[in-house]
Amino acid sequence: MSRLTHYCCVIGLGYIGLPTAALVSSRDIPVLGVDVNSSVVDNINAGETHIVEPDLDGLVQRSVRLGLLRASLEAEPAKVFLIAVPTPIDEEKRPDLTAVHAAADSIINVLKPGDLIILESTSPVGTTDGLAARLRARRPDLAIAEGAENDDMVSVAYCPERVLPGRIMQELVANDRCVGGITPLCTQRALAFYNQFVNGTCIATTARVAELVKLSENAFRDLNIAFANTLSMVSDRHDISVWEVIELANRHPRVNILKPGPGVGGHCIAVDPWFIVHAAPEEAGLIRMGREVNDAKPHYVLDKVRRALETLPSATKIACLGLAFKADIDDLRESPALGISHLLASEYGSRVLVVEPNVRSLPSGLAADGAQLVTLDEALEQSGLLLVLVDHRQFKAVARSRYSTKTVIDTRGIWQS
Ligand code: SAJ
Repeated sequence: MSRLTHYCCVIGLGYIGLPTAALVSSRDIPVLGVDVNSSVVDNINAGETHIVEPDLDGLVQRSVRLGLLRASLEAEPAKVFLIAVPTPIDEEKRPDLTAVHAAADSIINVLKPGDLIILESTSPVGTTDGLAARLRARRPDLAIAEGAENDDMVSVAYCPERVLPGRIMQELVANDRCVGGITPLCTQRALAFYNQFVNGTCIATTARVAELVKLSENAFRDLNIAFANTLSMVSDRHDISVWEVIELANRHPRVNILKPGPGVGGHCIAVDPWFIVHAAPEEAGLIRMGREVNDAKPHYVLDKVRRALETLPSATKIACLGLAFKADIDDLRESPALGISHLLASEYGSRVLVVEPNVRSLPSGLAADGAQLVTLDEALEQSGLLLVLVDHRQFKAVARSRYSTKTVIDTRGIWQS
């Protein structure tokens, strides 16, 4: 491929960037993927993926083989630059935009008149405007989303990803998208880009609205899970089953309560609401409280385990069923199950057995504290206390007779009491 033929340059080849690069290239659009991690770059150039996601491997292999997808440590000239880099929070729960700024700086020298830059990373309101300002300061020779709306203007837009891990390849195509440019022409150009590979409806808006739409979606889910988690603690106080309460309440035509659990994990829902709180602390008290409820839930579960252990023989083994942040994936990021298992291992050491069918070894901290990774059968045989932390399909399939004589704390409501 010659240096100028890349139609699209995707910056950041993670959970969103790589699937998007694979999808765009599958539509015969040449893509250059850029990442700061050289092993990611080498893997992709060898046709391999570093992300576990259904249907991704085949697409990447095909595009690499056909020369439609290539990876590099450095950006090259393209018509469209798509930025999909992480936007975490720092220790004080403030948005950390370091990777977005680094991505902008990485394309600055290859930008040319008429290019389109789209930010997909979850971002605080105003980030896309800030991105354009950063580019303008370094490239005063270009009209970056300003001045006459003509073919030479460099366009800047925001379009949040909203795909669910485990269903990314389907949802990238099927989901509706909100596309918000800094100017109307920016919006139109970004819409034309997405319409090449999205079957859902692409809706035009502004960058600032699109930024808040994304944050609202994840804050909505977080808050609703916080409601379910609150109900689970209220039900415990009354010694009644929260699962029965929710099942019956959800028979009301306008009620749809989500599921309680051991807390909220993953790199999105447990993080993004803080962006709203940080920018509007006085107005977003409710969203902050939802976050605090969900962050406190693992400690509530730990207290329950401690209290149950007080009634059991002192050598009782504790089986932690699941480490992932949700069912049937291998992703341990921000996982409450992992946090709970860690704290239990630091208190009870080798009495802690861990079952996680989706990983081959324990994270180092857990192993260092003496916890052991065991099979589900071993856990069911050896432990006196079973703590269900993730609703993996293997755990759902366990026969009642295998746990009915044990002490069970089921944070996901998959086992009958
Ligand atoms: N959870 C519950 N109870 C529920 C639902 C979820 O405790 O009823 C927990 C899960 O166990 C998990 C966490 O919440 O720990 C998050 O899981 P999730 O399946 O709700 O969401 P994610 O983080 O995998 O993906 C979310 C999605 N956002 C929404 O559903 C609004 C996805 O569409 C986004 O693209 C993604 O965040 C993202 O990248 O922002």
